Formats: sequence, structure tokens, C-alpha cells
Amino acid sequence: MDQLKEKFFKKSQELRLEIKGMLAEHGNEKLDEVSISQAYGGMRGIKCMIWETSSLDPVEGIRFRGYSIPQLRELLPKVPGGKEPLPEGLFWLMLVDEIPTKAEVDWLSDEWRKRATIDPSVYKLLDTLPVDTHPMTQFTIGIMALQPDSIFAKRYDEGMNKRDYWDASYEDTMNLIAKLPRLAAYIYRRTYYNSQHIAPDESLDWAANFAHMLGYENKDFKSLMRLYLTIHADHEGGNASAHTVHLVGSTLSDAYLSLAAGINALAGPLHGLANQEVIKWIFNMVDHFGSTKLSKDQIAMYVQETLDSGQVIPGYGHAVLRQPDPRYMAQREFAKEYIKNDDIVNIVWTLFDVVPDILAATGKVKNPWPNVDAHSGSILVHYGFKEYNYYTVLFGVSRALGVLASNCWSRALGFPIERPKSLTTVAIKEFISKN
Ligand code: HAX
Repeated sequence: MDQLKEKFFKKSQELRLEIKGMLAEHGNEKLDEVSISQAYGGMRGIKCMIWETSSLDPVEGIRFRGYSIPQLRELLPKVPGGKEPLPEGLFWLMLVDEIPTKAEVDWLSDEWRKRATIDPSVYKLLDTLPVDTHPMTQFTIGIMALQPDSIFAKRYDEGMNKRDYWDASYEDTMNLIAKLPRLAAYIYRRTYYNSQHIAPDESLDWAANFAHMLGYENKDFKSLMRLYLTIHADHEGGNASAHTVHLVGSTLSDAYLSLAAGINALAGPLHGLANQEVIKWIFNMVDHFGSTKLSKDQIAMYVQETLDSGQVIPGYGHAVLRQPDPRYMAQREFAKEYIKNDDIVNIVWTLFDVVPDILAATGKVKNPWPNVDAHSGSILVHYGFKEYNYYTVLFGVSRALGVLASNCWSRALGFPIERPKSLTTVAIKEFISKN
């Protein structure tokens, strides 16, 4: 058994026992009550699921196993001379609740390198799709095409003992994460570069190799990819992509089927697709004024026009957060350090100055601050990565780290099939009249 798997097995079995005891003693205590508004309002805030890998505070933002993003940037291992954390380190932390050593992270990079080969049939299938198929659709199809490799599905078919689900989940998770950069890079190069593919560089870490296969050799872009793939990885369990993976995984669909479902949730414009929407909207703003150098007043006017036309301001607002997203702030810090005087980045910063007041003035937006998606596109554009329809695929590669680590925990802890209760409006009316 490999070192990470052994640690995961030991820790998860300990927690499984602890939870058993806790449920026997406290199982009937109430965590929450549910209001009618919550039932109609997207189940906002109801405490009703377990997600071990990260937790979201409305004011402070995300913590991965208790660590904030600034702490992760400091504590997770980096490449020699590098400033940004290696996403391999975050995966290790999420899976076994320990900050790994550099040697452990190097082992993980190597392990993913060994598992990264993709069967040519997957590429052949992708090549049958019209080249203008949205990259997120291609990504889901690619993940589904990898599914015949599922160890979980094969072993389940052979009569796997439920005590071994964690093991098969772990193997699928490691194999799938290893392959995602190759799959995603293949989609990028076939869609935008006439299928001129770039062979992997075995000397590079997971994120830098992804950047290389996409076609970006700039050292700072590789640092950006390490940061990007770290900060997008997890956002506790209730967000749409994570919750989808949790739900689908609970039916014992394997990691491939579960991740593909979660990627489809990420592809919605109110969720991950917001990163493409932000830059598309900024490009439209630039076209509208015929310049990339925009004043505060021009930007404020455009924001107001967008609202008046019944559209949302992409990259702003959040279902949980009530402060600027620390993932936005981390990207802003990166841009301040690495990028000087870029017009699109300047527009993103001016938006931060003008949008919150305009959204707050509507009197209904609960969080007027920027979220993770408000900044990412402008930095990518700075490095020449302008194909914004692809941006959510980058998010998806990162999100796999958190949702699949969590999926391993769900199987190791023996979570049952998820099945909340739904109500009809007739039932709600009866409830009201009885009360
Ligand atoms: N622009 C305009 N109106 C907004 C808004 C925004 N950025 N954010 C919220 N509102 C509106 C809502 O549409 C809602 O209006 P109605 O009552 O007319 O339906 C009202 O304000 C109350 O909404 P809320 O309670 O503040 O927000 P929700 O929890 O319902 O929705 C969203 C959260 C993120 C979906 C929302 O803020 C939004 O649509 N933002 C823009 C899209 C976006 O950036 N999505 C990415 C979010 C982060 C993420 O998941 N990344 O992957």
C-alpha cells in the first residue's frame, strides 16, 4: 500500500469509529431548523451534510483543513525558488489532514506522472466532436470516456466488500486527477490550436506540466497555474459542483461518473462559468466604449446598464460569503506582484471600487463583494490566454482535487445514499394552516 493511501486508511478508519460512537450518543441532537424560505430559497444555509476537506466562513472565507489561503501560500511545499504552493500539497492536506513535506509532495507528483497516460480511444472520441463544442462539454465527455478505466466500477461488478469502497475510490481518484491535465490540454489545443498537441514534460510538477501542455512556457504563468489550481480546489460541500459530486457519489457511482456530474454543475453561469462571463462582459464593455482605458464613471455607467437590462454582474455576489472572497484577494495580490499596468487588470480593480456600492444600492443583493471569478480571467488575458470559453475547464481541473478527496472520505466513512425530503406547495399550505 502506498504511503498516502496507508495514512488515509488509518485516519479514515479512526474517524469512522469516532463518528459511530458520536452518533450513538448524540445522534438525535438538532443541528438546525428549516424555514419555509429556505425550502423555496435553494436550501441556503441549512446544516445537513458532512464535508471534511474544507469549511467556509461567511466573513473569513475558505479554510482548507483549518488553513486559510495566506497560510497555505506560506506553508505548502513549493518548487525550488518558487513562491506559490504546489496543488499536490493541498490534495495531500485535504486527504489526510497533514501539511506534507516537500519529499511527500514530490512523491505525489511522481505518482500522478505515472498514472497520467490516457487511452487513445478517448482522444479519438473527442476528435469526433465539432470543434466549436463548448470546452466544458468536451471536458465532461472526456471524463466519461475515461470511465471504463474505473477500478471502483470493476471491483463492484466483481462483488467488492463495502469495507473496500475507500480503497477503490482512492485508486480512481489518483488515476483521474493524474489524467485531467492531459485531457484538458488536449481539449484546449484541439479547440484553439488546430490540434497541434504538446507532449508532456515529465520533469515538471502537475500544474506546470499542465501549463506546458496548454502551450504556456512563461515562468510566471506556471506560478499562476500553481496558485490557480490550489485556490479553486474546494469550497466546502454545499456549492453546486461539490454537492453534485457528493450526491452522485452517494449512489456508488464511481469517481468518473461523479466528477463528470459535478463538472456539469460547474458549467452553469451562476457557478464556475462566471469566470468566462466576467471577461466576456469586460470585453463587451471595452468594445462599447471603444477603449481599454476606462474611467470610473464609464465603468459605473456600464455596471448600472447591465443591472437595468435584467442581468447579473458576473463575478460579484455569493450565496455564503459576506466579504471580498479571499480567493479574489489572492489573485489580486498575485497581479500586484507580477503584473504592472495592464488595462484589463486595471478595469477589474476599478470594478472593485464601483460595483459594491451599486449592488448594495439595489437593497437586495446580500453580498456586494467580488468572488473568485471576478479576477481570474484578467490575469490569464495578461499572459495571452484569451480563449475565455475555456476558463471554466481550468476551474474544473482544480475543483477535482477537493471534490474527489471528499468523495474518498464519503466512501471511507460509509455514508449512505443521499435522499432529502421534498414537499409540494400543497403540503406547505397545509403546514401553514395547521400552525
Ligand atoms: N448582480 C446582480 N444581481 C445580483 C447579484 C449580482 N452579482 N448577486 C445577487 N443578485 C441578486 C439575485 O439575483 C437576487 O435577485 P432576485 O431577488 O431578483 O432573484 C438577489 O440579488 C438576492 O440574491 P442573493 O441572496 O444575494 O444571492 P444568491 O445567494 O441567490 O446568489 C449568486 C448567489 C452567486 C448566484 C449571485 O450572487 C450571482 O448571480 N452572482 C453573479 C454570478 C457569479 O458571479 N457567480 C459565481 C459565484 C461564485 C462561484 O460559485 N464561483 O464558481
